[in-house]
Amino acid sequence: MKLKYLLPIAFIALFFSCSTDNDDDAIVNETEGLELIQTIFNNNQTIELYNEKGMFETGYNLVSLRIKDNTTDSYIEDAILSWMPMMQMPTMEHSSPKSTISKALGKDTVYEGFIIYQMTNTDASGWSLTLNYTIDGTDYSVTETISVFQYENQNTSTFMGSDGTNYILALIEPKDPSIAVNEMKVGLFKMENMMTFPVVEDYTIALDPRMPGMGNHTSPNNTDLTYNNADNFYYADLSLTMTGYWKLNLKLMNANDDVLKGEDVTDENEASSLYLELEF
Ligand SMILES: [Cu+2]
Repeated sequence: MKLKYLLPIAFIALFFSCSTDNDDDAIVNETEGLELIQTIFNNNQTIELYNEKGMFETGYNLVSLRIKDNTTDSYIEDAILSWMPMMQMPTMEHSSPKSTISKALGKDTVYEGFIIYQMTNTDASGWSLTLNYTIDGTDYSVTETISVFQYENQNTSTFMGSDGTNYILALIEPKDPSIAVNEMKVGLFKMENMMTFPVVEDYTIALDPRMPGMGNHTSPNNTDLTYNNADNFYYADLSLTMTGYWKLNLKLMNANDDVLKGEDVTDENEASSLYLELEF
């Protein structure tokens, strides 16, 4: 066929493909780079949970959510959401540190928040997630069993301070460490009770990264973790001079500089009792 016949056909095809009333392409883009963790069905809604790996693991989990209205097959853009993770243990149940849920930056259908699972069972069992949400003034709630897998390194630590308070510390950054001065980011929470884990503000966490496999050497230009009241996390410079296994020895101090947990690393003491691990 000659070009002058082909072109109108091409234009007609283009016209019809653009004019079809179909939002699927735009919706797919909103979860680009994310993997589906789980789908939860609740009457007329389907809730989709996503993160980068497509699975929950112990430690800090950034979670993306979408709610689909099954009657219209479209995603809800103006829902109000909250959640409650729960771990059922032999003698009691408890929740975990978590954020509020808000609309993800620049997205129409994706909501976002974090959950820090401080523990799990070896077969990933024990946890459930309750989602409460409001659409057009109507409240909904659903509870579903979830799987939380044990992360390979200690990326979170639960401990009792010398003040008798239980704390949860979780490594958030660096996610992809490199031989450089990395930005280190951690979350620090206290266990007020089994259900409530508020952020701990204005403490200091001394940082001493070491390579136990290589004479316990450290690295230059590290800084201690200090609180940032803009996002409620703690930040430091973490200097990693080579690849391998690093033990991030820590020492938690309250606002009065009282040591709540952890010890200095010395010739006689090769590690702090408070630490996180990193391997790259
Ligand atoms: Cu537990």
